[in-house]
Amino acid sequence: MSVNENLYLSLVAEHPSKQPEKEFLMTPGREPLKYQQLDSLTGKLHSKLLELGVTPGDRVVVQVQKSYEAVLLYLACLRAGAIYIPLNTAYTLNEVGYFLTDAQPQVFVCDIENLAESEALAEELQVPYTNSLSANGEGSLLEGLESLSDNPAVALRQSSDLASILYTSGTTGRSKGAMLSHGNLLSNAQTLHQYWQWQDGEDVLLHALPIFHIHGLFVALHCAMLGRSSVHFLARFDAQSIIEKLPQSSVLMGVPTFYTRLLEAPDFNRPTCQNMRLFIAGSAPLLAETHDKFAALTGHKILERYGMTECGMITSNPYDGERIAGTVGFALPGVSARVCDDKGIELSRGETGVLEVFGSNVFKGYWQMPEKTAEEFREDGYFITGDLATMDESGRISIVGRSKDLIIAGGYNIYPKEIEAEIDLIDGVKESAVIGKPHSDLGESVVAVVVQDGSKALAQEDILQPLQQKLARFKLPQLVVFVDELPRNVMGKVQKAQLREIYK
Ligand code: MLC
Ligand code: AMP
Repeated sequence: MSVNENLYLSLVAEHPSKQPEKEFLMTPGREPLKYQQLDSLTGKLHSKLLELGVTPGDRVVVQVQKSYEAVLLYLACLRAGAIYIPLNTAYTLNEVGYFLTDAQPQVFVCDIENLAESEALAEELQVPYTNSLSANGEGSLLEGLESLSDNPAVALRQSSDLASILYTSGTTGRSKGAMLSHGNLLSNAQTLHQYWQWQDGEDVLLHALPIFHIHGLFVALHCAMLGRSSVHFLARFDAQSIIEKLPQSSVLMGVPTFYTRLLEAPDFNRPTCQNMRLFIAGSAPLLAETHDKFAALTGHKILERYGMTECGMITSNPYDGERIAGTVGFALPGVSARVCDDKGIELSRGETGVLEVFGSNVFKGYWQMPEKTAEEFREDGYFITGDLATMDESGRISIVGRSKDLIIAGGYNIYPKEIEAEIDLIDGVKESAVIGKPHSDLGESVVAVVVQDGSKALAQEDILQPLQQKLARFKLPQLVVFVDELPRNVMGKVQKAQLREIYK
């Protein structure tokens, strides 16, 4: 008989707490969700998913506010063997339509506030069921749940079976669904739990990240569940709420913007951090200046790690060894990383090239895009990250740039191609180039450089207004500049580096 490798078993079922009353998620104004409630509540939600016709391998697309119930839904999907697909709550209906068409889910769970439009869209796209969920746990998903039985089953899954698909925008403009298996997620979680020396039953995680990305959903919550930690589960980042909860916490995971904002808060100081064991940063580069200021103020050296949707966490500064600002540390145990030229030939130590990665953390490919998948893997199985890196003699890695055309603002990835495609459709536009500009709070901000076709005179609003209907607000350019022509090289390729230099 095959062994059941369902991730749910490792996160919840096979990991009984020595303290049955132990709190899992704690949100101000709500009763805490306890570890001992997880099996029964996810069992009921599992029954609900079965009622909705969900079978192993079916997709469940979820675009909801952060809540206990959203986490329970994720765990219930694992349990049912369904593939969980969370979407950024900022996505417009236009963007959601693409994901529903691509993923063809059995169920779409939307925010209760968008129920009418979401239901209409899902019906048009022939999604069999649409349910709603609100931030405080109301909505049709949970109706009648009390009367359902706790289904004790945990669907049989092999480690290579899919647990989740996370969409990551593509350099070609089309979002690609990164397929992550039960084994990918479990191996990465176990590695991090050990590498960051999680204090089982004792650590308290301060969680203010969104739960539709690997950072907030997998890295943070999986470590907490493996370590049976209590989690201060805040709806969003807000420096004052963090400062209030820090004295009762021991670990914070955040994007660099969390740390720059904390440093700006007047009442953030050393005593606030005295119970903290570990501050972790990732998803975007942490400036050495932020690292050093934080250390001087609090006495804590932020531990920077590096990862991506397709691979989970790849490298980390050491827990015990030296945490060096501006570096992302070493390849994690079980992960192999090499710096290569554009043909995949490994470069000498110290040279700059593209980072390639191999290991049980690396995803299974892009959903229904075999050609795109093949393009991004080497024949020997290494995944080409698109990040430019150097590795020193000791194996320590620094991310020095990106070969992929990508902007990262506040830890959200923004692909210029997607915005350029929408701008180019606007009447009066000949062509456009979208670039990132350094931004003190978010790391980078979006600038659109637009060439008009002369048929009419355009102003900034003529560009922004049509984009608002199509794209999530965080992708909208903060600045639109009109130019006579875009700089190009002899091959005719737009010279974005030159534009970045001009507008920085
Ligand atoms: C919000 N806005 C952003 C933005 N977040 N704009 C650009 N980039 C962002 N990241 C815009 C909103 O659209 C809104 O615009 C205005 O800013 C205020 O919105 P807000 O919701 O009040 O913003 P705020 O709460 O301040 O959010 C900023 C933030 C948040 C940095 C705290 O974005 C955040 O939590 N980021 C974390 C993202 C994350 O988890 N990334 C991990 C990806 S996984 P308007 O026009 O409406 O006023 C990954 C792999 C790895 O990368 O290695 O981890
Ligand atoms: P995503 O596709 O949203 O998972 O974003 C992954 C990308 O974020 C990586 O490919 C990197 O470009 C970037 N990233 C993540 N962590 C770091 C880091 N510590 N330093 C620099 N870039 C990072």
